[in-house]
Amino acid sequence: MLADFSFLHPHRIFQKLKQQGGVFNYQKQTIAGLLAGKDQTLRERIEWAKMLMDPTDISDVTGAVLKFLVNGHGPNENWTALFKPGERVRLRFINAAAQMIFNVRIPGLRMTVVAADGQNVRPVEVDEFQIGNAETYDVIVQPTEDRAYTIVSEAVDRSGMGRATLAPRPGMTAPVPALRERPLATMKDMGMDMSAHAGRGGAAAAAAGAPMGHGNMPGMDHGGAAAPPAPPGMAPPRPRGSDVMADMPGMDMNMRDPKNAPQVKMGPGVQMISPMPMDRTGDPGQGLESVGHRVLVYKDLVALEPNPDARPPERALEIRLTGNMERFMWGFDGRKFSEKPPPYAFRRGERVRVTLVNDTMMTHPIHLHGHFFELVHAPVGQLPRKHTVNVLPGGKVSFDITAEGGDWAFHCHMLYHMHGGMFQVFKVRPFEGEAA
Ligand SMILES: [Cu+2]
Repeated sequence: MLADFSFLHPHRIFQKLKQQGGVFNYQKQTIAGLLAGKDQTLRERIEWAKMLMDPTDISDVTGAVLKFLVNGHGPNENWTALFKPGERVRLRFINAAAQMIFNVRIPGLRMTVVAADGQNVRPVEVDEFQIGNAETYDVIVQPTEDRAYTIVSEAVDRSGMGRATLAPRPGMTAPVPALRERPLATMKDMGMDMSAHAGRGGAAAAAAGAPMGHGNMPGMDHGGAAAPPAPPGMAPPRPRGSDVMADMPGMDMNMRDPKNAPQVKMGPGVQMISPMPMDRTGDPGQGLESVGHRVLVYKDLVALEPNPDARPPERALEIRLTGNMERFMWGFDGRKFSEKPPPYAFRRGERVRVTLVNDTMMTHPIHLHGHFFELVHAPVGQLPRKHTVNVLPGGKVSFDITAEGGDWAFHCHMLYHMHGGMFQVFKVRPFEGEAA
């Protein structure tokens, strides 16, 4: 169980977030970094500053005030699980953290993902996966050597890590890798994909739903002329200076056009409306695009058993994830829960395709109570069933639900975002056993 812990009281953390945007971000860009040729170029920094956006804002609560735990133990306590060399071990990872998204890997061991959110999926072999708050992944590993392996749960913003050990005997340790370079948000995270327009293909083609080298996907096109996109996690690093808006001449740069999302209540709680959100379920998550090994993506997930309800959706509902990072306001469709917005209404038993669009610069793990929903991608009838899905910045995710009678909490599973307003209710009527 992965967790974050702070000696600061949660109310104090929330108060500090409200008072000053990015208060816990100790990894901002510096002039020294600019002169040393690191991070963004001057042109990029100017463009981003004009939009009041900070590309180092990956997490709002960070290792500056958090300790990262594995089964309740800090990195130096070295919680250890024992194995006999050669045996297959099933590990269930649960992200129980209040606020931190983790990137999980076990250097030297491949992991075969066999379940997501407790639901079986077709086995898929990866070297690393990103896990949002409330998500779970079951993986099988088979360590054959008589040696220790480090389980790494690195914070998504690389401000710290949790650490545990898999070993044949107690007291053993394996090398602990250093924290990797902290990632920078990109124009894609603002809902504007540069590569889609510059013709760089790669990640854009993958995110647009191109086959991911998944042998099970029907309808794969092997005859394309373009070079196949790199497997998730193995894209070449983005060249410095490739991420400014000036690269897209003649494009409409309105980052807050209400026409792009008429259902959103515009106000101070809406800093941005993504002009061109895209399906990013083929992307490996912030900071994992170019780590040099295979990273899990949602498009890898295929349910092992047939879906219990494979009916096509009868209607569609789009919900925008909105926020203002500077004022730490969060909501759905521009409304905080404290404003008492009308709940999202459903008829019991109806099939609805819900599309979440992220209009903020942060990943949000969105969680629905009382249901497993099916992420919409191939193959129909065996869509992966989940209760929580990470929506990447500038990204959109579609899932189908069969509405169950009741009032169901629907919220971002980051505690401080939920507390800041990103919470709503799915109201499904009539109740079970009640006349329609
Ligand atoms: Cu959130």
